[in-house]
Amino acid sequence: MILKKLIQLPLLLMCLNMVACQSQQTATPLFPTYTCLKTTAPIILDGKLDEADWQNAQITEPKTLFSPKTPVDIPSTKVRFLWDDDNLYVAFECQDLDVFSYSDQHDAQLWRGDVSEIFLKPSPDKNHYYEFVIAPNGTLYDAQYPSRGAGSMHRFKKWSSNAKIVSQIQGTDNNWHDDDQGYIIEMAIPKSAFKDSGSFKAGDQWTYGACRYDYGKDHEKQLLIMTMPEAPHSGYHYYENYFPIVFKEK
Ligand SMILES: [Ca+2]
Ligand SMILES: [Ca+2]
Ligand SMILES: [Ca+2]
Repeated sequence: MILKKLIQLPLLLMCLNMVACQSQQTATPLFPTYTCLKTTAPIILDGKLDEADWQNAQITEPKTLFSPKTPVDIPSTKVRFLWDDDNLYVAFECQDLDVFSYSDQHDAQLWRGDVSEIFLKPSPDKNHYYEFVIAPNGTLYDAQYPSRGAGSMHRFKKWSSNAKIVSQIQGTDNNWHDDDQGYIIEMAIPKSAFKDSGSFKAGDQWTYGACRYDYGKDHEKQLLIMTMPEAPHSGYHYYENYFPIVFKEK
């Protein structure tokens, strides 16, 4: 009897181990890594993501509802990254029933209307990070912050990345009487924009956050949606929860 149990025990442990391995393989990691591929052909900034490189790019989807705290239907958001020797490319594909751009003024408080946002933090050892906020009409707010505590946006939005953006709205901007489908953002950020942090090269790992503000005629409150898990404070600026992004040559 004891011998039988001794034989059964390793078998049982082996089975448990197999189940554990299977669940590890299928579970989504809490901080999934984005592999940012180098382009194989030029990216044409036209608000269309029909380039083969965009089609082959990994998709990351902001799905955490930061606000409101009551459950609501979260509109689809698909975010992609690519890079080449000159630029970091970012694309947003946003489902949005009621598209609303707050301003066409560079560095205005665009998040008073619909926006897509990218945060990039080059180093885990430094507090330095970048913010790019893009309205559906292609207007940009950009800022780099030496740290979260270094002062308000008024101080740091003076920086300009010289990013180029072409957007395409599927529907009508600032007209709540009709139903829209959404909008696409196609953006090229020159590598020179990141010179204060040494920019990036193949093999480097940064972290990123991809977020949205979505105002709409059907929303009781504007939706704040982010890739990151729920943060205890700082909202979109809680870079401790940003996901890894690795720059890969091929
Ligand atoms: Ca394109
Ligand atoms: Ca700026
Ligand atoms: Ca909207």
